[in-house]
Amino acid sequence: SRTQQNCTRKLVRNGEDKKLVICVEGNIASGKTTCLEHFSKTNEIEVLTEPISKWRDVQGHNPLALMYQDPSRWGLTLQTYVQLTMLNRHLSTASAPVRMMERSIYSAKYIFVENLYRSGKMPDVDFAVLSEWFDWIIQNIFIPVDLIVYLQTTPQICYERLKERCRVEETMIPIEYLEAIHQLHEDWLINKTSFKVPAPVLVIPADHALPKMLHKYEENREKILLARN
Ligand code: TTP
Ligand code: MG
Repeated sequence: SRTQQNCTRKLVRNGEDKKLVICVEGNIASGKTTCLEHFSKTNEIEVLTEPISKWRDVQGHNPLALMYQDPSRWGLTLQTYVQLTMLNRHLSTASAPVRMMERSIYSAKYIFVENLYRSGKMPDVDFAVLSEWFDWIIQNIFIPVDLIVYLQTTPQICYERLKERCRVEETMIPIEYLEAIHQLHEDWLINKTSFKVPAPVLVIPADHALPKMLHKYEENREKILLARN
């Protein structure tokens, strides 16, 4: 399309110096993977979906399932591994001028670790150890992010999508969990009352069914691809 060509030209022009990194954030089942799959059809975009397969199988163990079964016992285990796999994603060598990735090391900490801790399901000592790891990483390792695309949904919609897709580990998730995760996203990316936001935020309302969502992604294509931090 014309917009696509236009974006490519501008990328080539000012893309020599710096690659672009876009993180897609939003509640569980908000449509992040679908969004990334849509943009993966563009040549100059490299898409990194979430390392969830690793969280379900690290040397034969499933820390994601363990965390849902007993968060107090296994929250630290899962979140340590999530942090490692996210860092690995952030630091992997870019293969295209634009990188779009599902989530970031930031949301793993500011949303999921924070939620475990605030809901009383993570012991103080586990939270302290994870926090020191996280703070060390972001102070000593450069993790560039140019834009956050926030897929903003209502928890009820995510709840329905989650039940439809039926990931075994997630079958016991109550609506209250999605409401808490939603509020943490809102406070971080919209109200900006909780944690430092590492990049400008582009909000895309994402309650709509797939065809309309694809249309919305196209409407926002230029804004996404030409973002500069
Ligand atoms: P999401 O990162 O929200 O990914 P998703 O694939 O469910 O989202 P979408 O449908 O929008 O593509 O969550 C993946 C699963 O991992 C979910 O069960 C929540 C869990 N999780 C944690 O428990 N801790 C974390 O730090 C992260 C990032 C995810
Ligand atoms: Mg996904």
